Amino acid sequence: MQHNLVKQAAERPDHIAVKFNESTLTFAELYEQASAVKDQLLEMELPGRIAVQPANQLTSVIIMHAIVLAHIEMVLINTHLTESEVKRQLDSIGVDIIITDNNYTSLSCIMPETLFKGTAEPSAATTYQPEDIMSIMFTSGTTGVQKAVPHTFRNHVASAERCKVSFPFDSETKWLLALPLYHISGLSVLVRSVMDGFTVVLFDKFDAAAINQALAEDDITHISLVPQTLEWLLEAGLERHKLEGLLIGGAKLNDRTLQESLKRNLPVYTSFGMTETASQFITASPDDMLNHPNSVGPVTEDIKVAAPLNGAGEILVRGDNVMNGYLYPEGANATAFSGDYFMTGDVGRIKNGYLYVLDRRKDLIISGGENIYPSEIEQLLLSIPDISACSVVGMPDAKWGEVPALVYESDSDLDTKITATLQEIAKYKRPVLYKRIKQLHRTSNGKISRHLVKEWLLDEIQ
Ligand code: S0N
Ligand code: AMP
Ligand code: MG
Ligand code: MG
Ligand code: MG
Repeated sequence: MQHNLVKQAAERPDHIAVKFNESTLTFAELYEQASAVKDQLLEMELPGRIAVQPANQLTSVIIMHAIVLAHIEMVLINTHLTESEVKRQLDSIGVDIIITDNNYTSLSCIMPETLFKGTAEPSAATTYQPEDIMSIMFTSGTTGVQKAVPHTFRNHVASAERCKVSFPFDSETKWLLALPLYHISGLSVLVRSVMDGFTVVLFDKFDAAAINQALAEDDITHISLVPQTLEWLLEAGLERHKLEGLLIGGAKLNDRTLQESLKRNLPVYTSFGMTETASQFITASPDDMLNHPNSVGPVTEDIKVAAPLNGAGEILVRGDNVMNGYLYPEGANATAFSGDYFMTGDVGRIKNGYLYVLDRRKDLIISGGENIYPSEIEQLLLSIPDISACSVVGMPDAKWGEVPALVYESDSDLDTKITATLQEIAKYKRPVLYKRIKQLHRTSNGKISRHLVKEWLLDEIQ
């Protein structure tokens, strides 16, 4: 099949594909530059799967399209991770080449700039098969193991088409993107853009004042946000301007923020989705939010709740947007599917045809839209010999919504050692406070209860 970027370069060559600060690229320019980088990549005779750690920059957009055009599976790596975290992810799927601004000594690194020297006549356009893997992303599981999620072209296209039904966009859309290109929240906007030929207005970081200004001056029609960044925009004076839709996802939107948004007549759409489903698969429109407050939208025939008890059960979804199965660890697939349905791990309830997400996945902490799994941090800290047991729980935080906190069992104060050990993981995962305790709270069968630990800690820090 023909790549959508090739189609847009032919059909809408002069339409702006990406705007970043004062720079713009039309679809023709984006295709030309991506083709030149693609040829550089092909000359390097790279393996069929490489990694990229994309900062939100124009060059990243070009490089990501180039990798796809070169028919190389693109592994997307979070820019906040430490070298050992990156290395562990890439080792799990047999990758040792990464395009990155970082200088990792344990991996073969390609500096992004070095890919922009080609001037030769671009080679012929490549094509793809729907079942080819386009991208691979990591998502953590409740056990703390990073799972590798492959997205085929079919998954991406189906997800974009599915999105459009409940969150309409078209070729005149201007979509502001300040979410990371390495998450599906960010990548999916690039996919939708080349599908319909609309403009992406890219931001390198979340500067609420600058974004509000762009909304006022740049005729932005669409924006993707996590609940936390919506709050920051509201605090900085967010107004509707030309906005047709704010797509909110990644975590539960609290009622206060929702009400404030509706009060300002903002077209807020609350969605539910995950990496495994190649972005949101159910979305509530502003009307839905008025008539079915706190729901994430009307269910379609491919969404259901499993074995409901009093109406609540695990949310299941099927469809072409759902990944075919984890690449790593393979064992994870045995419990991830029920027939042709993917099991989200989240608990919900369907009422009058609308879905409500009740419990977020067990013990997941979401800080500013980044997921943190307590077990990953606990396992790391248990490598300290004097820590006999520990528990990581989420604490409310004014800036990030929620941040991790640590309670550990030990006879001596190990704070210094803990701080040193935590350098191995990304900063956003590091507990912001530690409390030592004689005996952690346990359930009647002796298992540490994060729930009880959290209650105790909340009381303790009052
Ligand atoms: C909130 C964000 C944007 C903040 O990052 P920013 O502004 O780029 O800051 P940095 O320069 O990177 O870092 C500055 C300092 O802040 C620390 N830090 C950064 N982020 C966090 C964090 N989340 N928690 C705690 N601390 C953080 C840095 O360590 C640094 O510290 P110093 O300066 O001391 O070194 C950024 O965090 C962000 O982008 N968050 C959102 C990520 C995201 O997109 N999550 C959603 C993932 N989910 C999905 O993709 C599935 C759902 C989905 O597809 C979707 C989701 C949302 C909207 C739409 C959809 C869709 O379906 O399309
Ligand atoms: P990730 O794949 O890393 O983006 O994480 C997806 C997870 O975020 C889901 O499995 C949910 O636990 C959580 N999540 C996403 N959207 C919502 C929502 N609207 N309400 C509650 N939790 C959500
Ligand atoms: Mg994730
Ligand atoms: Mg950033
Ligand atoms: Mg998330």
